[in-house]
Amino acid sequence: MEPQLVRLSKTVTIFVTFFGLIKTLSAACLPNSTQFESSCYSFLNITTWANGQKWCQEIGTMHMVIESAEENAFIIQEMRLRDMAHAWIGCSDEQTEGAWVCHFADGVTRAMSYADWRSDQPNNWKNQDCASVRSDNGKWMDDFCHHHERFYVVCETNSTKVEIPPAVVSSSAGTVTCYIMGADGRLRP
Ligand SMILES: [Ca+2]
Ligand SMILES: [Ca+2]
Repeated sequence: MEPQLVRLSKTVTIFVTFFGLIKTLSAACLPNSTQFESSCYSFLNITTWANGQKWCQEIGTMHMVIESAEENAFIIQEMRLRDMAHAWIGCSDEQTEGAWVCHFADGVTRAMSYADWRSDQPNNWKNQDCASVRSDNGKWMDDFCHHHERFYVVCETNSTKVEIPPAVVSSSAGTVTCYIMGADGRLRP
């Protein structure tokens, strides 16, 4: 093991031994993202569904996929805090009309297992294929995937993917050591 990694390993061990924080550390979200249960969410700007997916992928995430009433409630609360009236959901019926599939951050695509459509939705009006949620009533609608002036992008990733936070601080032996993750993904003091 490289010296830096040995030092990091010792640092983490000290944390586990004295503070029992490994669970907290392993469930950390990166800065500028918000945690709910085991997911981290990043709230970005307005763009099309496809471009939003690209934005999310650039930061190692995907469009959010809402899978419970609790998650839906969390999302609309966070949207309201940010004055976001509409946001994309990472599900579409673009491939087969009426067969809604969702694209998850782990790269898997699965049939939609939870939905909270408004009573008259999805209506596929003029061939709408992308799912969205509105924060006024928390209900879902299908809309035009190419719509570029209404829907905000909310990215989601599993927080357990972040096994080591970008900065690990140790106060052992009266010293403080900070580690940052470089562009190559390596940790260094
Ligand atoms: Ca459709
Ligand atoms: Ca619709």
